[in-house]
Amino acid sequence: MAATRSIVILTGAGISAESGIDTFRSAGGLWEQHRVEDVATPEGFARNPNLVLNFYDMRRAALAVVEPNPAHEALARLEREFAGELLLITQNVDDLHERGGSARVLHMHGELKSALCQSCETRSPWHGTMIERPPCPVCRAPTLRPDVVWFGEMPYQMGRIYQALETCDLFVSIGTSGAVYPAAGFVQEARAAGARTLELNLEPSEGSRMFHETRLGPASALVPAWVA
Ligand code: BV8
Repeated sequence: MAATRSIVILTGAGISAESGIDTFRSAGGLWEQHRVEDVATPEGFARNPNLVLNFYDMRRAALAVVEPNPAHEALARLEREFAGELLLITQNVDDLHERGGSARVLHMHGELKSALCQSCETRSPWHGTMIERPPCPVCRAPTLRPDVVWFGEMPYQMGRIYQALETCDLFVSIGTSGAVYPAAGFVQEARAAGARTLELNLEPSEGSRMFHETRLGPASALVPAWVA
């Protein structure tokens, strides 16, 4: 990476799979247990808030029994050692990048450990359950929702993301199926701006043909080998 000045990394559920967190689309994954429309859309939340709050409460509780894996730790090492610009964007709502040592993580789809108040739009750190509809810690209204980006909602910090994609010289995608936009289109943005593009994934993703290079295998092996 000697000549590389600016790296953008995008991670998906695959980087947390070996830590024991379900991915979305593999066999037995999250979307096999629940319909997307029921648990990951504003309409689903309006229709059955308890189903949605329970879905996210369970996933938040699961964080207590999983640990970061060598892939998370390798990216934290890269953040410490790489002299250039590094932007780590994750589609994941878990906290394993932070617990693996990364200090700057852009959660474009939000975080399980954050609550969003629908009345005052305040975000607050959240570790408990929401099924009891607790009051917002700021305005006290009982209108907290998971601070995650559902389908049909705008992902966070898109301006900053596109600015980084336009100026990076290396884009690396790790553990994502390339099934969800706008994240799935980032490789094209980076490539159009002249960046080299690398995919590290267990199997070819929907966007593999867009990458200059694809390496297949488990993230816990591929990412430390790439960072080394
Ligand atoms: C938006 C957060 C606009 C909550 C998630 C038609 C065409 C194009 C787009 C659309 C379309 N119709 C609708 C859309 C838009 C839609 C979309 O893309 N739909 C898809 C289904 C077609 N997108 C949106 O709605 C987005 N918003 O477009 O807004 C807008 C504009 C103006 C104003 C307002 C709005 C918002 C999308 C965000 C949805 N939220 N999650 C939560 O987590 O519950 S999506 C969810 O799935 C994840 O966050 C992630 O982003 C996404 C993809 O999942 P992956 O992370 O890739 O996981 P997956 O299981 O799919 O794959 C895992 C991969 O890992 C696999 O490849 C596997 O091989 C690999 N793997 C497994 N084990 C390992 C491994 N790799 C390495 N090592 C291992 N051990």
